[in-house]
Amino acid sequence: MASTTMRRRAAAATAFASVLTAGAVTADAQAPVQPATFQASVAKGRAPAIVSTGVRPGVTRVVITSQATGDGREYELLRLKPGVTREAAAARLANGGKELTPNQIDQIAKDVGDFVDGGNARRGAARKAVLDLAAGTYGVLDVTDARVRSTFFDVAGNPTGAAAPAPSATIAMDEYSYGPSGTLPAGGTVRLTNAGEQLHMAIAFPARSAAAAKRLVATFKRGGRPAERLFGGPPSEPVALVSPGAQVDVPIGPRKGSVVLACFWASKASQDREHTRRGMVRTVKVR
Ligand SMILES: [Cu+2]
Repeated sequence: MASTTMRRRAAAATAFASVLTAGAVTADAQAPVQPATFQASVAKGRAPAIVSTGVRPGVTRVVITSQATGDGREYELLRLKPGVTREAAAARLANGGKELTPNQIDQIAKDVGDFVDGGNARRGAARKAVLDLAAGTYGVLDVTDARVRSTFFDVAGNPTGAAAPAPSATIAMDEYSYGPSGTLPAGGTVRLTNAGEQLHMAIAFPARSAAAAKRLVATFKRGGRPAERLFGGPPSEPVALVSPGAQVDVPIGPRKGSVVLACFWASKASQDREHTRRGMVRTVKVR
């Protein structure tokens, strides 16, 4: 009899232990892996400096710093197309030392790669974004000036398995609209996707009021130049030009009020008209 009781206790203990183990294993499997950080810096007169080494595929926090003041430095993160070497891409972008217009820069970059992220970095206002880096060769391009400076790096090895924190809102860029979110929580995160077939961007103009936002939208749709009094502050760049399929999570600033999003990309597909003129401009409320 005693031995039966013992066996039952032992069986119960074993079962309990296996529940604990199962629980522990499940918890481990579900614990989100934190995204790794990729860091680079851009500066006038030199190629971008890449701080991170051994970048693996997966969801990654991208931090681009700059000591530049004023308008800061404009950069693009480009993933080279299969078969395009970094030497070939660098040579195209260098253009034999000759100056390039912003449109020429974008066209060359589009030929050799896909824009996975882009934005602006200033002193004390690093560009921060979360995106999923697929394996491949990437270039950080400083596109601020007529001479592009680029530095390349590889994303390789085992995927990190990191998960992106859930964003507070999503805005899909498409031909020719931003949707569906019309409200964004101040201090939250917005996921911007390029769900279309063309390149798109989101430039954000704080409006002085809801009425001013309406005027801004109407003026941009006409291709006009809005009066300065309509703006509630300097523009920012949630995301510069990105390719179809891009998905970028960016922080939403603390400022509340009406913000006008606009896309100024123009190409043959849009009959050389800026996307604003095709209707890609709208007001969102930050609150
Ligand atoms: Cu667009």
